[in-house]
Amino acid sequence: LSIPIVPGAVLLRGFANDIAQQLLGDLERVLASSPWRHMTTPGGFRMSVAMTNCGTLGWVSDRTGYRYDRVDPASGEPWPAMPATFLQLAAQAAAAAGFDRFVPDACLVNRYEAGARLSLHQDRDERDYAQPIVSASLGLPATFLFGGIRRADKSRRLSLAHGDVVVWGGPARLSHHGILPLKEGEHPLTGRCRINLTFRKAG
Ligand code: MD3
Ligand code: FE
Repeated sequence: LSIPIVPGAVLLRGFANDIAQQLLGDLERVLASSPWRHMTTPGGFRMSVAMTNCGTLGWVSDRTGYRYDRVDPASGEPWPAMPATFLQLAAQAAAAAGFDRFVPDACLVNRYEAGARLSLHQDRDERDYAQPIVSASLGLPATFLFGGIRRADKSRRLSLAHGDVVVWGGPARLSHHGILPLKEGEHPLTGRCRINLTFRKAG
């Protein structure tokens, strides 16, 4: 079930349902090397979303700014490899949205507990904006906010549920987006949280 959101953005409802348990199992192995952490924004605030990464490059925020880094600053080691299930999901979802041969080198994993949020922002730390971004939602549902290229553009809301995958490319690639504070709840596979896998070709 493929639903156009705005030009360039496609919602694939339930696309990851059948492999959700495999994804979460593979995520446990990633977490064994690079556990959840709350990063600090350049302004000095602790992010309410807990994060980790896998793949050649990982997204990092600290007092010096945002960047992609080959090394996990917490361990001093490279980020864990991207599991094959992750790569396959990202490539298949991108293809379903019309982006052939998408090979992500970065997967940022976000964990939302009750109250955690992500304020309206653009993803601008990647090298090539012609590459799409694929995001997969697991566990508790969340309200996703998305606006236009300019921060003041009117924004719309969309509920993202377990198994939903969204592909953002073309004219939607630089749109503003965010997640409203997560509501409490319990999901059989993730417990009291929502997990989002965000696949990018960053380098
Ligand atoms: C629209 N994550 O990690 S995923 C992020 O649910 C991020 O954790 C949110 O925004 C989350 O940067 C939203 C959906 C998403 C991801 C990237 C986008 C939407 C996007 C890039 C451009 C436009
Ligand atoms: Fe984002």
